Amino acid sequence: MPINRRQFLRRGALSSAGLYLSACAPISTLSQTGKYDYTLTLEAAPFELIPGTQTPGLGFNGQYPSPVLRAKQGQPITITVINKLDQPTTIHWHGIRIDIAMDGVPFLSQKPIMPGETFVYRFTPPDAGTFWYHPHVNSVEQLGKGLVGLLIVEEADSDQFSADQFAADIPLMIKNWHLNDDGSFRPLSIPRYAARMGTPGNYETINGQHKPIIEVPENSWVRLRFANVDNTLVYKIRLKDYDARLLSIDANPLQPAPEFKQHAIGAGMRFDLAVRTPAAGETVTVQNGKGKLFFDFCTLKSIASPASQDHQQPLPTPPLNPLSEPDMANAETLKFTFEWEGAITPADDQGKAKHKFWTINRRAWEGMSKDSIPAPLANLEFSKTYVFDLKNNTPHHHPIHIHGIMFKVLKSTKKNIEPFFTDTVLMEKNERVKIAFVADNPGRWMYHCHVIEHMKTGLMGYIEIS
Ligand SMILES: [Cu+2]
Repeated sequence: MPINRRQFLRRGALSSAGLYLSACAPISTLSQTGKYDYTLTLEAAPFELIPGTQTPGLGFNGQYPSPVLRAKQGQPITITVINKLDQPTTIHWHGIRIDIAMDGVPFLSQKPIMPGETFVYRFTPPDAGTFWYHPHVNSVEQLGKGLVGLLIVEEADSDQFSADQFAADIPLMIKNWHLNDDGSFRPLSIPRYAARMGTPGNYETINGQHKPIIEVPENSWVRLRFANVDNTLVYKIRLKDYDARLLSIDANPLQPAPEFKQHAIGAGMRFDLAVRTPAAGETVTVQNGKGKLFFDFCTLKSIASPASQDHQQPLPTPPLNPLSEPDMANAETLKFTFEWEGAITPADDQGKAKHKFWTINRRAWEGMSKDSIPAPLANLEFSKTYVFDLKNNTPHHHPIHIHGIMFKVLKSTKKNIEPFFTDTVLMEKNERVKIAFVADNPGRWMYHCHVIEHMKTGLMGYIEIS
């Protein structure tokens, strides 16, 4: 008897021998009591990333890959966060249109969670899709050493679409680690790289494994959720000689889902594919492009499975998220220029170098504390439409992310764009991009490059919607 997708997931997650996802790391769904209640403990933990070695990482519940949190669109989720690190933290829920008090930015939206403290995040995701979570404190180290995880929000039930229309739902969490051969960490940030594209890692993983083979049920539609949780790199993904459909970008479905050719995701970005798997024993190769060349990245291997669909189904079509359409006739345009400022190295009060390399509108992010919150980059009026005219005057790419809202990418000077909603836009060198959104979520929302070293060395600010 065929089992449904949830049973497939559960078996994959529960069976440490890995009945269905055996060759892939056990990226697990936390146990559920019918409610979306989770506990995440941040703690130092050794991981085995390079086989036979130990990496002194930081992990959610002491593990990597981190637990995949599953939530449901329109239903509350509660995450109890316990900080067992020796430093403060917060958790940000990237891409979720959330209440500001739950956005997880220290000082701007909450007090830092100090060592030994617990903080409970509660929110109701209005949108479905692939999201992720990570600290917003000491990000080079906290994210770089493993505190990154996926939050998957399933679509609310409807007559037209059910998540069970996919025979399997497979997160592919991409991270490149900075490791020596013995598993110990190399430097996560080197200033001369921070001033350029960022310090790249050297050990690539998908769900914590290098070049994994991931089993999928044969002859079925499966949903692949690619998420770039790396601090630095852009991934240009394609399937080698195999068809797929691009279902969504940063959680937002495209309708109709276009043929997938390749798609580039900068740090923090995601996309979902629908793939119709081949017969058992056959494989699909996922590749990553570097320059003009593509390299094998991971392999999907079809297996005979009770989860397989017993007859050919049409392409499942996830519904659009309930986003406000920008009111272009009454929009106000604001200009933002991203620039490289060179090695300006002021010192902090301990005399330690505080590098500033990047600016937004000639201003490098000053940092925040309990007593000093810098002025916003812009004050926006609630419910009004804004066009942001973004100009990247640097020879490096920047994935630009705004918290608390989804925005529509309208046009670019570098490529033809079919407008689409997203929470992070990858700007190429010297590219100019126009985005628009309705300022419908009040709060102080971070607005920054997601190359972590760029945001830490100036390319960050916030907008205030009131
Ligand atoms: Cu950047």
